[in-house]
Amino acid sequence: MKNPNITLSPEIARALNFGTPVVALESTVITHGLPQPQNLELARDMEQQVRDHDAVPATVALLDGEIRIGLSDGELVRLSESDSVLKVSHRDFATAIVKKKNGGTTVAGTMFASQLVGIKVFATGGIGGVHKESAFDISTDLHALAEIPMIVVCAGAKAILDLPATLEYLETMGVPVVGYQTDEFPAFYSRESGLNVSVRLDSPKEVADFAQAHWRLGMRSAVLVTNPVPETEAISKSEMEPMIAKASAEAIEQEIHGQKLTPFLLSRISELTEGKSLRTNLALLLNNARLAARIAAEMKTSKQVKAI
Ligand code: PSU
Ligand code: MN
Repeated sequence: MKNPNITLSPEIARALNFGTPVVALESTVITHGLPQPQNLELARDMEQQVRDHDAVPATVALLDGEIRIGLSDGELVRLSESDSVLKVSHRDFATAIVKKKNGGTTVAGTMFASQLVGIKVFATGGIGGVHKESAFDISTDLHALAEIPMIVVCAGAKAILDLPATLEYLETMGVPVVGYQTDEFPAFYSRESGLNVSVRLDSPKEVADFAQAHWRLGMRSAVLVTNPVPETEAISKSEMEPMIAKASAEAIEQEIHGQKLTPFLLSRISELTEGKSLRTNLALLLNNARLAARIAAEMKTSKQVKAI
């Protein structure tokens, strides 16, 4: 049955119909994660990376209260310049719909919307997780990873989070954490964290086979693929740690909680590193888009189509 709140772009509708590989892309990174104009450039560059690797990009967002899967360039521009834009995770969809708002979808929100139309592969920068500032601030992303069967390609979780607690949560919820060509869980800006992944896989084909084996057993959880930032753009753990500690202390002092916490920490860290962390962030996003497209191409033998 068609849901009146969801609209596919003609290109995505066609791709899903013909079984062309599709990669979903999130939009909170555009609306809340990056400053202007880098947000628009990044959105365009991620789409181009996906196309260059023979898949079709489906940026997911809300425009005037409609859930949109696949945006035109003009719509990307609108979203990137939009103010009073919502950050949309599971609980916020209906808010955006009834108030006819624009919104950037988080990892959880993007997974939710894209699985409704049968997309199986998704690229993002970093997932949300358990925050250090409050043990009760656990991202809906973790819950979505436990419940939605998709391949999610990320560069790990940012060291602004409590990484051991985040990994424990994923283990409890039965989410495989794949290290792409690594045994170590990457920490977003850094390639190292001192923490282990649950399995190492070395090629897009191995990832596709792994996910199919996981789901064939009847598992419903996502497969989280962690792809370390390229060496040339990485910032070492020891260099990042004091910046993160400072941003985190400021968040506590200024009583910044909930949805505002992640964007606050990201922009403070970017200021503290004089833009270096921003460049790293952009590089890893593009790197993840590339890998996701290659994985989607390997998945194309399995049917991606599902009616909405
Ligand atoms: N990590 C980033 N940049 C981001 C986010 C995470 O490097 O913009 C966004 C993602 O959309 C993620 C969301 O899903 O933050 C998590 O927010 P919260 O912690 O409020 O659940
Ligand atoms: Mn949160």
